[in-house]
Amino acid sequence: MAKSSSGSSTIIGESLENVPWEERPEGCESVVWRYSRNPVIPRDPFPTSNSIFNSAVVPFRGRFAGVFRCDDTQRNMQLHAGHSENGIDWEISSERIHFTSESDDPEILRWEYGYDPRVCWIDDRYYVTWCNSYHGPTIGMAWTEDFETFHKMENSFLPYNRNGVMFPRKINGKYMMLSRPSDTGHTPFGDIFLSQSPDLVHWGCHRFVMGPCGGWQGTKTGAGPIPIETTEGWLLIYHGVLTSCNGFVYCAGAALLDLDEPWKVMSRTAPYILSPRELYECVGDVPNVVFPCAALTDAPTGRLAIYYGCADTVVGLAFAQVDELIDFTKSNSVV
Ligand code: BMA
Repeated sequence: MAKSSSGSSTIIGESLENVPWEERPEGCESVVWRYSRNPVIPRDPFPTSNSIFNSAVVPFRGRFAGVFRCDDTQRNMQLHAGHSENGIDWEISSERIHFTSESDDPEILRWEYGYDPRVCWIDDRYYVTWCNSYHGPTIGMAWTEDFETFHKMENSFLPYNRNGVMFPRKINGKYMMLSRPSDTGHTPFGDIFLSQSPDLVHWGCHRFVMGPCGGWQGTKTGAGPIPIETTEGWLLIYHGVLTSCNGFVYCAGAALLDLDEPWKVMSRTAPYILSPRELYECVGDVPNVVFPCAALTDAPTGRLAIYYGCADTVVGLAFAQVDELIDFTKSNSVV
């Protein structure tokens, strides 16, 4: 088993004693297991909500906060802020996030819809990335300190692009973000690329990271939660898509990326680590989708809580031990 010499987990990070957690159920042999009371967030906690899924949560002032994808009853895709004492019971604002901007340029706030947020703590604030429509899907970015005021920044990339996922610190002096160039609609292809920036505004030095490689990840791939730094590399949980005779099927896998050159994939799971099986994952507005967007970790224990969208309708929670997931990734790798 991958362990650091101190005997604690391989996670390079902080402790989060109140990370949501449930032990693996007896008889369960999978490396990732589901919360027994899933879905952890229902589809309609307020009357104008059609669905809440693909959402991002982080530790915040001893509690938890997040940015949630809420599609409303007009089926507009919106971002809403939310708070939780324990990471399980959430209060999600019924009012969508209204972004502010310090810039005089009205283009910054031009925004048609938003979905699939990620939230990343870097330096001294939280950065939100999401699929922001600016003449088509691209990566929007904003920062917040309090989950009340969100300051919109420049769009990171040209259309069309999705699944913008930041690394939680600079690497070799550069901010880094994963993304997945796409097309206007339900893209039938998808490779993950890495882009680098000196200032979180200008992005370049693009590197290929990974693309489809058969089976459950045979059509497209996209980064999931913020990568987790470990002594074994960056642990990336990602989604992979298979085209079945009944449409796309979204599963999740794991990869280990080089710590200093994170476009280099050291290992990557041949089997999925989570696939649509439970009713709430197979039945909903878009059937057969598990779509991880956030992960909480407790470094001393190696506990990992994964938040994932289920059937584009509700949010699920699943657990793993980071060191078991790393071992699984290495010993079942396609690379
Ligand atoms: C992708 C995105 C996700 C969604 C998935 C399955 O293209 O739109 O938000 O969960 O399709 O519908």
